[in-house]
Amino acid sequence: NEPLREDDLSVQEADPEVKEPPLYRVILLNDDYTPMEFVVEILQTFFRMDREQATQVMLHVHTRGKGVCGVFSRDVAETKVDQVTEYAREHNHPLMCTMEPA
Ligand code: TYC
Repeated sequence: NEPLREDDLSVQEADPEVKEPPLYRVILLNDDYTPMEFVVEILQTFFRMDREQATQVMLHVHTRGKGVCGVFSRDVAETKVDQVTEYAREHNHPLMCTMEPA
């Protein structure tokens, strides 16, 4: 039997630490101007939350200053940040959305 090699695909697939992509938290920041209802709509539309969960997250951001919308691969997190930012600007709201390593 040959010894196992780290570049053997069968070994990589058996070891999650070798193939799991890094994850990122998408963060919503509070501000004084964006309407609460608009933030709830964003969380329902782009983060697939139901109205109850979206309201809880919005109120957390409103009272604590920031909050997590979800955890995603880098590509998906970047797309969420871009979609939220574009949608907020289209509606002339200053809402800030960013991402950070999870
Ligand atoms: N603070 C805003 C208000 O009172 C509501 C708000 C919540 C804004 C969350 C942004 O990410 C945010 N209308």
